Amino acid sequence: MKDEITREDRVDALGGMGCKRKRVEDARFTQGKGKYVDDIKLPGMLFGDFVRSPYAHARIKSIDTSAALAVDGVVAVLTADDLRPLGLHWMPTLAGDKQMVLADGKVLFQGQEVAYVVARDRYIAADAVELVEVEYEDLPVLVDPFEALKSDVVLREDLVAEDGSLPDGAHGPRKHPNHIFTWEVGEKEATAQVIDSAEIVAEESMYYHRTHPCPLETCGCVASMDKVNGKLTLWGTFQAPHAIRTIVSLISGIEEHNIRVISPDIGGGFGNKVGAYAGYVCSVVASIVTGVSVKWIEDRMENLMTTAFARDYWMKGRISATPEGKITGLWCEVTADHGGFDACADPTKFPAGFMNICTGSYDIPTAYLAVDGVYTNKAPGGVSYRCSFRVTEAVYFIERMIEVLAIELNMDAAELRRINFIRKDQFPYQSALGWEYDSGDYHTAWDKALKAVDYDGLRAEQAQRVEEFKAGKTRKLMGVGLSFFTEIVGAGPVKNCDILGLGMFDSCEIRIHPTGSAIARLGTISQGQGHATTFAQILASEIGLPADSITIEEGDTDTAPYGLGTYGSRSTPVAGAATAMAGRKIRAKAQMIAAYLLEVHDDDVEFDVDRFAVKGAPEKFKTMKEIAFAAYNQAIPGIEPGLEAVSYYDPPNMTYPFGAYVCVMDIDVDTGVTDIRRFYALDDCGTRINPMIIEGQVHGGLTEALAVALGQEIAYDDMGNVKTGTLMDFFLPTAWEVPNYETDYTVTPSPHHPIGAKGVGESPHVGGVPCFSNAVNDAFRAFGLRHTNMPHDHWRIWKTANDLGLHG
Ligand code: MCN
Ligand code: CUM
Repeated sequence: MKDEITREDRVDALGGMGCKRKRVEDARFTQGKGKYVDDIKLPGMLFGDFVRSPYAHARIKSIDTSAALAVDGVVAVLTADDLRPLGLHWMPTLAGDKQMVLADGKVLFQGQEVAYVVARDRYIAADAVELVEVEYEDLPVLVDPFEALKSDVVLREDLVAEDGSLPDGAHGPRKHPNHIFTWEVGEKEATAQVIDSAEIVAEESMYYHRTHPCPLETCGCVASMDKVNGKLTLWGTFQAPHAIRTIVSLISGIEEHNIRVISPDIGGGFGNKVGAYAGYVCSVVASIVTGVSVKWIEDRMENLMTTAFARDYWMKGRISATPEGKITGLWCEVTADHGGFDACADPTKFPAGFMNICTGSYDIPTAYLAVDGVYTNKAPGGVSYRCSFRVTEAVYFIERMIEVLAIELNMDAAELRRINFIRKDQFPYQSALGWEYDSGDYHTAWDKALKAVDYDGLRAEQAQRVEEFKAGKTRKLMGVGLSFFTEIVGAGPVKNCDILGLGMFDSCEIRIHPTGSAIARLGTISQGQGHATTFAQILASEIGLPADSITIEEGDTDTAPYGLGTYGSRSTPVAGAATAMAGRKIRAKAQMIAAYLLEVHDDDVEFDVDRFAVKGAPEKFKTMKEIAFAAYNQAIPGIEPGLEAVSYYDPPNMTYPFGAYVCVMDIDVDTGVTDIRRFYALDDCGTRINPMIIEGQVHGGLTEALAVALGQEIAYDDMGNVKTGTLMDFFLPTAWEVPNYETDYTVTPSPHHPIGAKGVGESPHVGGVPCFSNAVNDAFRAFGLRHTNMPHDHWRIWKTANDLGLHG
């Protein structure tokens, strides 16, 4: 038994940064005691449900609500005509477009909201939905964006002037009625010149298919208008509660202080819950009209078919290099299918998100990117699913282009990466397409990864397998999937990142209680990422109080400071920084109090783990707990009572996490069945707050990457019918498909973040999808395959093998 408490013991007692603190939120989640939107039940509450369009493109000739209204228990049936006088039949989207709340004369995608039935209970509402008679006149359907750009069929008549001319969109001139924007970055002529005159050029076209994050909890809300005091309370599945409050205020005219938005527990967000949906607007209107609270909760099909999808990017690339493999230029052209409305949740100035990080982790001197956004008869959305605002597409693109270039050069793809990585001494690195990468050490990470998997051994085994296959001794091929990604997270500096004009800072407000415990409120909102655990750890280290004595609260706009919410892995880079900064303000005041109590000058005390001690006399100290009490019970000259601080943090730059992934996959050529033998993931997210939470994020992101790469898709037929609207057709991986992930890390702190932390939530997805896809492509490289599109389900892999003549 030791009787002396060491400094190390005091550090451990805090449960601060770097420790594997157990998730405090799991006590309620594992016992089924979480409080989700659908758990909210208010007296007399009504239920809303939508009549949705079976057609992907149709004119609405009439809507007859009389039979539905006649049902006992039905309170109201809203159509666009009811919302029009309020100016609420259309709403603004986060991308500068506008979107119908309820079908105004036509529908543009299957499942579009046509009428909103409000009834005494859910079942009555669902029955009445069936009784609303809508007469449709079907119109030609456009599901292919390339067709849409040539077609005479105009999807958005509202965006064509009466004289037939095309007014500019939110992002500049439009070249066709179904065209949304063209976004260009980089040097077009210079890049064309470099590539046209290069000795080695590789070209490839690829499709990053449409998919959907499919969170366990679907979207929903409860709107409650209190007509007596004029206050509207809105509970909902919101990843950005403050932004929702501002939007609701702007479109409803209710003053913002009279609106309270609450995000309770959220059962997974994944970007699906960033935007504003018709269900929110209709529920608010219904509650205002009826004076009773109204709940709306989607079912699974509604969620999959109509809420924010992901990707749907058609990408064409050209990459040039010297014969030795040094990349000289990159060209990327994208046709982006945005569906019927442009509702991508990107920062305003970035209509294709951060797609311009498509030069990846490589020192590419010249590059050009052009993205065309296009309207089609599909659901709106586009930015969701661990995407970091299109970084998923960008990294997929460059990591496939590297593989194709390696084939062109007849070179090893790992070596090609190594030759072209941005070197450690080049950071901060200015990319050809406009980003300043804050820090990185790619070569160290890559070497560590390749060594961990015995890369040379894998290639030798693979070569032998190819020989055996050719000799008829095996029917299984082996793929070695590589990917190295650079993420860009932490939107963002207010100077270039805003959503609907709201600068993307974030915030933390701390109150230390007299007994030395605390509450900290943030402008972000956890959806499963464990903020209540990790943000308390940041504070424990910053202010010297145990994490267990610090409550973290998010998601209630009446109490939390204004913030832009949780998506784009921005919570740690932005709100995490605000937390550290607010903690430092607390510490600064605590220092003055300590100095007063110890009867020395402010400069003569120093912070040490959980206390302030007199410099050179560590036995003279006041603990933070003692200081907290003094802040409330002593009259200290020149110092206000209390111990509170708030920080609104505008980050100077994004953070650039990175990682090195390797997937070893065996493929049965005759069935197309894949077997992931090994998956190694090295992540560098700078300073690590909680290694266990990071590992959980990596496991989750990789599993979603596996889903996307190997089977999951939102597919449409030619009529615009969603073919994958149920979990019978939409692939959700289970423990059965998921391999045992090996995680690893390096630590390259962000130089501008107060604690050096970068985000991590989306990294494994960004890097994982190309890694799985490269493994499939790599397995067939020896048989002449350059590229095959995702999703690599068994049938498509079988077909690839068949097309290559491998079925004899
Ligand atoms: N973390 C850490 N050390 C770091 C970086 C992060 O310990 N250096 C911890 C954080 O403190 C936090 C978690 O890891 O507890 C994720 O942090 P961060 O990377 O900042 O991401 P956000 O909290 O902003 O989460 C958003 C991100 C996104 S955009 C999607 S999409 C996604 C993801 O998180 N959705 C998720 N992971 C998810 N995980 C769950 N369970 N549910 C979702 O909906
Ligand atoms: Cu793009 S999915 Mo996350 O940013 O909520």
